[in-house]
Amino acid sequence: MTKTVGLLVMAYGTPYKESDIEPYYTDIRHGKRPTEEELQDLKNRYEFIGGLSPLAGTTDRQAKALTDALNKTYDDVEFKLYLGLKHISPYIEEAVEKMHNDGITEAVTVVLAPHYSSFSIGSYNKRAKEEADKYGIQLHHVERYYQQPKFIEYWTNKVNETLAEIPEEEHDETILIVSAHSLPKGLIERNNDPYPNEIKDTMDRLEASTNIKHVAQGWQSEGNTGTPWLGPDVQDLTRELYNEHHYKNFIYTPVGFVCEHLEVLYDNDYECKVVCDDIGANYYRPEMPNTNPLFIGAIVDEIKTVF
Ligand code: FEC
Repeated sequence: MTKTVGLLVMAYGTPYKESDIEPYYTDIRHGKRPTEEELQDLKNRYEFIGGLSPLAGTTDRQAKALTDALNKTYDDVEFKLYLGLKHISPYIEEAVEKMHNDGITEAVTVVLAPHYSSFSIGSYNKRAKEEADKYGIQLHHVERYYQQPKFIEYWTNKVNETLAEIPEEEHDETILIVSAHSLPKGLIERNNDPYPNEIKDTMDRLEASTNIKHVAQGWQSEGNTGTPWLGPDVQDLTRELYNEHHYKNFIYTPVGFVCEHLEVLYDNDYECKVVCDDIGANYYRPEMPNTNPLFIGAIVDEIKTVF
């Protein structure tokens, strides 16, 4: 007999229309409205990448691909998908309430972010658990999957494919920049957070598994809070590396993200490219995981360890 289990897929969320930008930004700021200038700056960035972000559609496709892959993997379980977002409806709490209304008593939770931080995966899981406890729903949490061999294999293939586009005689003048979203240093120190080590571990694994000779780790998309954030920022790092080594080719892998969205399309494809253009180097950014079977397979393999 098959048993129905909830699959709570959680993700950041993005505005669905222009008028959502202000409430979305206010939610990111924990209820504090952004200033007109901050709001306009964010609107301009969305405008620059085509009006809105492709994130909503990609999140849906990733969640469906994961559900299908799990239902093919487990013979005795039927996973039923629920999508819960951090900063816009359907919020995590709404998804959990829906599970309860549908009679779900057990669920697996997974966040569309590969590395653990108390700020990211920790906070998504905490919100899910608080709500699930109200209804007595038992949850099995995925906390990370960056270390899964298929995740590393995905990025190894992409880096090697990109390297193959670069003339062999320039390989020694090519560097891989492995990055993730920066976070405030205070938050990392207070929680003794594993996040920076997990990003470094990802870089070390890629250094070992790809054909690339030079690698560096950077942080991106830092917010404007007036407090110190993890560094170096990828743009500053690009200039420093160029000044020291005169690299001709920079390959950016924003491994902390799982698809093309504002932080990749603007912060990498525009801002990092501006720096590369300025120093006269070539900019490369391989395709993000999206619904690639290796990426989806990595999450399935991690789910098998918790459920
Ligand atoms: O494409 C899109 O529309 C949305 C893309 C998006 C993703 C994303 C992921 C992460 N964030 C993380 C941390 C922070 C911290 C702050 C912060 C602020 C923003 C703002 C926008 C935004 N984030 Fe985000 N983030 C995305 C978008 N994020 C827009 C507000 C304007 C700005 O600062 O650019 C600072 C909060 C504050 O002001 O106090 C901290 C982390 C991730 C990766 C993990 C995850 O996906 O949950 C960490 C996608």
